[in-house]
Amino acid sequence: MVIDSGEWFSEVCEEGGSAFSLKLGSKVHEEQSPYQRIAIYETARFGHLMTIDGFVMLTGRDNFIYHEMMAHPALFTHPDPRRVVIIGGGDCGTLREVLRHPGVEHVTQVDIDERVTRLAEKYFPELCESNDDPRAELLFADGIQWVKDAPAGSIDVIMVDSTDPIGPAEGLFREPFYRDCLRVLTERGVVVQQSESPLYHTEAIILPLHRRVREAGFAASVALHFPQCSYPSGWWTATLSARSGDPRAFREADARDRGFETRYYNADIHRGALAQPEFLRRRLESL
Ligand code: AG3
Repeated sequence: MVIDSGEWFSEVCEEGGSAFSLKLGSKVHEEQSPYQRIAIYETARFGHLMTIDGFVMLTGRDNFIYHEMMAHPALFTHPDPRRVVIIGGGDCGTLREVLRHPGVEHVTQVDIDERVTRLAEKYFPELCESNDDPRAELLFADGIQWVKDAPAGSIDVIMVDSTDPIGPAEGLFREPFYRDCLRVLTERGVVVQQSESPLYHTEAIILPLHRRVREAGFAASVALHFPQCSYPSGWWTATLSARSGDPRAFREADARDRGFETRYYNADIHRGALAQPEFLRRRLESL
């Protein structure tokens, strides 16, 4: 449900019994794409806001936290990431962060909806500044099918930067998708997936996700958590799953000496994001 009073945008989170609001300037664009309703607003203090079907996807002000945490922990966990796939991520924010890693040779971004990318190019140009990088390949297709069709052992890191697990993204939270991911990953491959709020969605989304990746054959999975004030509860997770080895181990010296600028991520943040809050630790250990 959306309250669009003209002055404030609110995303109501029914399961959390809460809402998050942003003071608006004006709605600058709205359209129904073949897949979803996309709106762009100008806000008073958060830059541009993109919503899909009434849910906040990103704001100009705080998307750096989410995008850096989608990209860098996974890339510093893999020993030598060269081939990366982003499923979803049409705003290109995750893509930009991945391309900061000089060792990455090829990144394929597979978003079902080309309109998200076209609108990001217009309203979030800073996120799209690396789209012309020769290592980047932008595809507009169904990511679930793309992974199904990809050759075995061809990808080092899969990043799932999707909407909530309702509608087109639902299949990205199901076991058959994780089995396909496992097959296309190289020996030390990892998957990182946006996985909603630890406060609101531990039982309904986070635990089932960890259970499914492990049942699909991943060696281990861990929750990374970080603040994201514009998403429900203001607190978010990414689930990092390793085909082999320990997803808690990362190239800490490389993370410290990364040679590119970040605004949120650093080696201490990485370590901190791996520290499990007691309620989550207990529930994950019970799996
Ligand atoms: N990915 C969306 C995360 C889910 C947000 N959920 C919500 N607001 N209820 C965003 C794409 C950023 N690249």
